[in-house]
Amino acid sequence: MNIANNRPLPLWDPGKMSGVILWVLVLCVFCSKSHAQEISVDSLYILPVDLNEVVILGAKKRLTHQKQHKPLSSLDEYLETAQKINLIKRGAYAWEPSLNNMTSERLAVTIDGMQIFGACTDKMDPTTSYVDVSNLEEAQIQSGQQGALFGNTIGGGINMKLGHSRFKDKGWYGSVENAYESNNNLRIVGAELNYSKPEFYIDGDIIYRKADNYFAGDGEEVVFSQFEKYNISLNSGIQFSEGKKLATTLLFDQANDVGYPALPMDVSLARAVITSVSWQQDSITGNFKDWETKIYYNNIKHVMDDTKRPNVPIHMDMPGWSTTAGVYSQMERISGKHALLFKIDGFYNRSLAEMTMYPNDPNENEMFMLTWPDVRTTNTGIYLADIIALKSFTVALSGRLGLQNTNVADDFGFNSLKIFYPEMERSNTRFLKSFSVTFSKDLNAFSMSLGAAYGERAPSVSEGFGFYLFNSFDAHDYIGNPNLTNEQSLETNAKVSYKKEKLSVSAEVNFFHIPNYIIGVLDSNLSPMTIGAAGVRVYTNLEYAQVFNSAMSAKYQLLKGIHWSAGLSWHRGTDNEGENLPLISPLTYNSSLSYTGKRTSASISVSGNGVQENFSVRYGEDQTNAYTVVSATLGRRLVIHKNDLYAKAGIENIFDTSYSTFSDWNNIPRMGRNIFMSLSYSIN
Ligand SMILES: [Cu+2]
Repeated sequence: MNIANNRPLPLWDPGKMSGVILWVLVLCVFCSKSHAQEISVDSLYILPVDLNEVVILGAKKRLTHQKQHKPLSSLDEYLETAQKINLIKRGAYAWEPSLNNMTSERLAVTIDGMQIFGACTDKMDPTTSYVDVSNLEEAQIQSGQQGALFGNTIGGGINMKLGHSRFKDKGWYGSVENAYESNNNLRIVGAELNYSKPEFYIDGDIIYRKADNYFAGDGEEVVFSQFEKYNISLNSGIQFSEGKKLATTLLFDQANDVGYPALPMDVSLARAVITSVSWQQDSITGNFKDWETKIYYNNIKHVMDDTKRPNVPIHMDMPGWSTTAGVYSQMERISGKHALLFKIDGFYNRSLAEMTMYPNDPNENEMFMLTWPDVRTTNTGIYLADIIALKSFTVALSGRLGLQNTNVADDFGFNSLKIFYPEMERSNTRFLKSFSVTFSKDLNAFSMSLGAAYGERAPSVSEGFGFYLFNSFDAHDYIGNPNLTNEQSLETNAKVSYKKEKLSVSAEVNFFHIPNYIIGVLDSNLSPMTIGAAGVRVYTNLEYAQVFNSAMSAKYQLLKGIHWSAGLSWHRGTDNEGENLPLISPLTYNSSLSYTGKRTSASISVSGNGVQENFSVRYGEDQTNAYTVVSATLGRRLVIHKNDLYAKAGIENIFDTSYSTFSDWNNIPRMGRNIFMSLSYSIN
């Protein structure tokens, strides 16, 4: 039977559909002038509140410590607590976030609204690896096209909001922090010092983390899982007159000697310098307010290292660089029943990566390749959102229009790609559109929302121009394809929640139909470059793929200060032939019991996955078994001369379970039993 002939047709024609959605959007904005109703929306960053998640990280927000599971844990560990996020692990450091079961290329990941792109062809340095919780206030997680505020996306957006003193009249204040974890001998020290007055503030912080190899549940040492990182940040602001503010940010993040046990190479250096200057004006004319304009620049250097590995068949040097400069300007307008957000943005990115192979035989020549051929990407966009409070329900509309140009600047890299694509041109321009509409309604203790959206994204640098990128997950070399069509997404989502006194329950589903889904497809005419690779895959547009996510959560107050909470989620991803997509989560669950008193807090939690029923043999996956782990924490706060001493300790994976999850690259085992302790002293 020829499967190709029986393929179901796509549900909609995306090109026509996007036009229809645009018209619906325009009509809704202009036809809904009646039934005026006053609404107040503090910030339109989160649209509409119900569909998004916020993970509080707590820099500059004291007393949130008590609510945190592990105060000085990594940003990755915090992100893991969000229901829509999974983390792909290649070791103990720099996990790659996946949102709605989609990773980097399909997400808009930003730092305080700034675009920043990793410099590794093997995804060793996701954007999230270049910040630390010490200077972040919260992670804003937007599902699907809700994330289009921060860029073109399919799966959603993650924005890491930096913490500032915000001109509070506090004078000098600061803290010192210290933590230790037993399993991998992780040592963390950090300090912050701030000075804040209504007309001026300056915030400085530094944090240092160093870990040895970790041990899995059966006591097995996971070699090459060590890391060392430090992060320094300096933020300042001047308030010239009431509500007119200039702010600057400088972040420096460097990791050295980072092991990636799931990969054939490690990292000797991953460094980011992130800077920005912004102007904020609380009120403008009329109903316009909160005008913010920011210009930014960031530079990343990433150097891979195979010199510590035994039995390297051929030694390689693989450095990569990514530089981004950008600007955005946005303002809000609240009047009558409309809450509008306008934004224009643009960025320029340069991505370059090299590979030099040194044969063991000194008579053979070195081989040099550009794995990213100095790709220059220019992206400009406009974004508009409107939340309209009608008499019986609320409508949230948003749209983004963008123009993206890529240019292959390096002659050698361009000519290398021309071997595969003789017709290829250096420059390529794409028009990117996205729209979303969400209806929401509160009815007594219930709130409901229903949404539909359309989005597009351009291929990433690797997908468009990567040159023999080895993927150790499926053991294939990957080649980019400059002729790829934009990937599209047709999304629907629904959520119902119930909240009354002591009980809150919610259930949520979303479905993505993704025409022109980009994935590597085997080309048996090509032979691999990497020793041991099974073949070559070329990035190709599938006819479509589909991703479905569902989640339920509940929280109940048993007694004063004692809460029980639980979550359950199930996901599915298939391509147009019904084959499973890789890295899709099986059934997951968690449940916890927590006590939060005035001074003391404690918790016990259980989390796990069911067996991975739907795994992708085609993309190098095998079945992952079910697992359950149990953890417990205890925290205590003391007040000493008006200053705060906060101590927290806990045991993770109490029963030292040996396990690996669907998101562990090449099945590397997770950490076994781990005891953590943290101590922070705040001078107010
Ligand atoms: Cu790398």
